[in-house]
Amino acid sequence: MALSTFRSRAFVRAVVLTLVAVLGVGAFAQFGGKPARAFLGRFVPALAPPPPQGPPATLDKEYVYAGGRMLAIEEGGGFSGLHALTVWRPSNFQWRSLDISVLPNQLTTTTLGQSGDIPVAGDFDGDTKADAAVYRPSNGQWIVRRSSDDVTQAAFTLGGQAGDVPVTGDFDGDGKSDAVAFRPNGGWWHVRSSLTGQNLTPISFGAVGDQPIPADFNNDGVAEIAIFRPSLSCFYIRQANGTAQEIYFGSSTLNDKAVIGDYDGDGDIDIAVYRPSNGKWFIRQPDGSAQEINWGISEDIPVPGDYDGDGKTNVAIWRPSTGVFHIRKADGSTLPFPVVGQSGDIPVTPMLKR
Ligand SMILES: [Ca+2]
Ligand SMILES: [Ca+2]
Ligand SMILES: [Ca+2]
Ligand SMILES: [Ca+2]
Repeated sequence: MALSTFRSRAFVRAVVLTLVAVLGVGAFAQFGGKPARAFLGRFVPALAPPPPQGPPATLDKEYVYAGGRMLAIEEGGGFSGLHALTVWRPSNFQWRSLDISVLPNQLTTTTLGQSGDIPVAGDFDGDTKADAAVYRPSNGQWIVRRSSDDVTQAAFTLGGQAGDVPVTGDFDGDGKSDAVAFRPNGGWWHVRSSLTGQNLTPISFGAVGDQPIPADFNNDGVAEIAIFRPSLSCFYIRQANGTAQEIYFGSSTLNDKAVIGDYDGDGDIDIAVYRPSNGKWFIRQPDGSAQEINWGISEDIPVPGDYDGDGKTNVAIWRPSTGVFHIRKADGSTLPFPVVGQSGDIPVTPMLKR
């Protein structure tokens, strides 16, 4: 969708949406001192009808069970499936990934990382399969096991300062994940282009406390720089001209977390938050209202992703106490609950489709 189309639509939707032109990227830091608005302590009830049903996902009819547990075969080798259910185990650095797109479901294990590493989700070799990858805060090294040939590379260095936040997005549009080190102090985005192997010119967008959430918000094939500011429960999406689209959604006092995704499958990233205290999901509708979905309890970790491959992001959580992924289908039913990890594991949220 063209940017102009996106914008005109955004204006039509402007019930609660405010566009703020920020003069220059440096000026964005001014938001850091902005007083919190009392916005949306409660939500407008969901008025939108249930999303239309797409073609039924077939995977859920084909799971193989034994005694209530999903059968899986364990194999070495590379990862499979862009949206496999994946956890990383800090105690032994094992990656465990269940590919539910094949039968029988395949549990792939591989070992990568060391103490202190942070697992990152990405497809660095562009084969549409997630690669096991970690970011090493001590020296800024990114270590990637390419799914295409199962080769592990100490790929490159990006970041390495205390507090740097590793994320990925495809900023050059080559279909491969680009590494990002978001430096909260100054809100600096350090992006390494997979196309050139060079770092892009750093851009300041955000501030301390912000969560980087890069994604292709305008459907032009490349990711936009974007942040979620928990203190205001506000999303800021950087536009091509350096200004920021500002979308308040959710409650800062209730500690909402950003869980963007394409929940209705229309190709556009949807603004959404997860409320840990009561396990509620709020998905912003085109008219600015919120679709509310109960999915989770206070201990759960939200892990939205298109697990059933219908093009719609599934509302999903991973429960640390049981190691179970609970995945909600678009029609409100549930996918089977595979056990993939255990307490202490770190679920690796699937990357967004480009
Ligand atoms: Ca890959
Ligand atoms: Ca790229
Ligand atoms: Ca884009
Ligand atoms: Ca959408």
